[in-house]
Amino acid sequence: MNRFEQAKSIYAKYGVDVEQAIEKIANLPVSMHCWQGDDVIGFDSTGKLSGGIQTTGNYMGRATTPEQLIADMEFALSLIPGKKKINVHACYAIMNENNRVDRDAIAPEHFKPWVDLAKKYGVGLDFNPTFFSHPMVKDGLTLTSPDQKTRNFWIEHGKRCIEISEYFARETGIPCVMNIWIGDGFKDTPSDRLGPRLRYKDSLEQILSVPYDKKLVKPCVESKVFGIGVESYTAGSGEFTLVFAAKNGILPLMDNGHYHPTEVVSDKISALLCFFDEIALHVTRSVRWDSDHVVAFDDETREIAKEIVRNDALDRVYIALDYFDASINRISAWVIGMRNMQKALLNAALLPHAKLKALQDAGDFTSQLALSEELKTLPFGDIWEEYLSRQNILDGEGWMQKVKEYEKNVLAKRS
Ligand code: RNT
Ligand code: ZN
Repeated sequence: MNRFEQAKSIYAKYGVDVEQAIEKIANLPVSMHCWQGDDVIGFDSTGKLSGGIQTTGNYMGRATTPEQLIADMEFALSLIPGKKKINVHACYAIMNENNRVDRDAIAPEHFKPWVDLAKKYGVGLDFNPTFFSHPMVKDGLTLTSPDQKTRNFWIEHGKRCIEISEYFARETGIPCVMNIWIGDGFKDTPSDRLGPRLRYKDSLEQILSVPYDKKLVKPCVESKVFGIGVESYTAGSGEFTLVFAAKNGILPLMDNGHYHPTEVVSDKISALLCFFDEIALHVTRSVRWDSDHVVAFDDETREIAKEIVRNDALDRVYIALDYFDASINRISAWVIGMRNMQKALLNAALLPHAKLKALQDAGDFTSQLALSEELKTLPFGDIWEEYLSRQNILDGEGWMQKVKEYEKNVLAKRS
C-alpha cells in the first residue's frame, strides 16, 4: 500500500470518505485576486494607492503592464490546484489611445482581455468597482462625499461596473460576484456620522437601480472597521453593510482583516447563513492590523473552511482571496495563498463532522475535544499530495523551483 492508500484507510476508520472529499473540493471555486501581482496599482491610476490600504515592500519584478500581469497570473495558475475564478478590479481596465475614458465611462470593451483569459481556462470572473487611487476621491471620500459632483462620478462608476459584471457573467456562463468596498472615513472624530452613511446608502441604492440579472450578477457590500489615515470613522461599518445587504437583497461580504482583533469571521459565517441565502468572503491574514499578509494554513483559515464545509454551504459562500504582499516574490504569494485556501478546504472535507456534532449534541464535550485533537495529526499531507498529483500540480519543492526559474528568466529582466 502506498502512503495515500494507507492514509485513506486511516481516514476510513473515522468514517471519512477520502475520494468524496477530494471530489467535493476539486469542484469548489476560489477566486484569485489580480491585484496581488502589481501591489494594487492597476493600469488607469496615478500609481499611488489610497483608501486606507497599503502594500509594503518593493520586491523585484512587479508587473506593470496588462501583458505582464496576465502572464504572471497564468504562470501562477499552473501551480495552483482546484477550481478557480479570477477577480478583477475596475482599475485594471485595459485601454488604448482610441478608447481611453475615465472611470465613470468604463465599458465591457475595456475588459475583453480578461474575458479572453477566463475563457482560456474555463473559469469565471469576479469584479470590483475601484473607489480609491483616483483624482476624483475628494477629501478621502467617494460615495459618501457631500460634494454632489464627486458623488455622482462614483455612482456612475458603480453603475458601469454592474454592466461590466453582467458582461463577464454572460461571456463566461458563470455568475459574477461584484464587490463594493469604499475606504471613506475620517482620521479624527467626526462631527457628523449620520450624514456620510445616509449618502452612502443613497449612492448604493442608485448604483443598484440599474437593471441587471440577479442570477448573473451578485452584488456584495464589504464592511470595514478602520483604515490607515481613517482611524476614527469608517462609513461602511459592520452594522451598516449588514443591514444594507439584508434590506436590499444583496450579499454581505466579510473580509477577515476587517474586524477587531479578537473577533473571528469563522464565527460570523453561521450567523449570516441563518438569514442570507448567499454570502461572500475575502480571505486574508491580518497581522496586528489589516495587514493583508499571504493566507496561511493557520487556525482561522482552517476554521473558516470548516464552517463552509460542515454547514454544507459550498454553494452559498463565495470564496475570494484578498491580500497584497510586495515584500516577497508576488507569484509565490498567489501560489502559497491559493494553495493554503485549497488545503484548508480539503482538510475540512476530511473531518468527521457528523460524529463531532453528535458528541456536541449529546453534551459529551470531553470526547468532542479529544477527537478534535486526535484529528489534527491524521496523515492529511498524504491526501494533499495525492490531490496535487491527480491534477498534475507540482508539490512543495517542485513549484518553488519553477518560480525561481521564472524569477530569473522573466521577473529579473523587468526594469
Ligand atoms: C480593503 C478591502 C478591499 C480591498 C480590495 C483591493 O481593506 O479589503 O477588499 O483590499 O478591494
Ligand atoms: Zn477585502
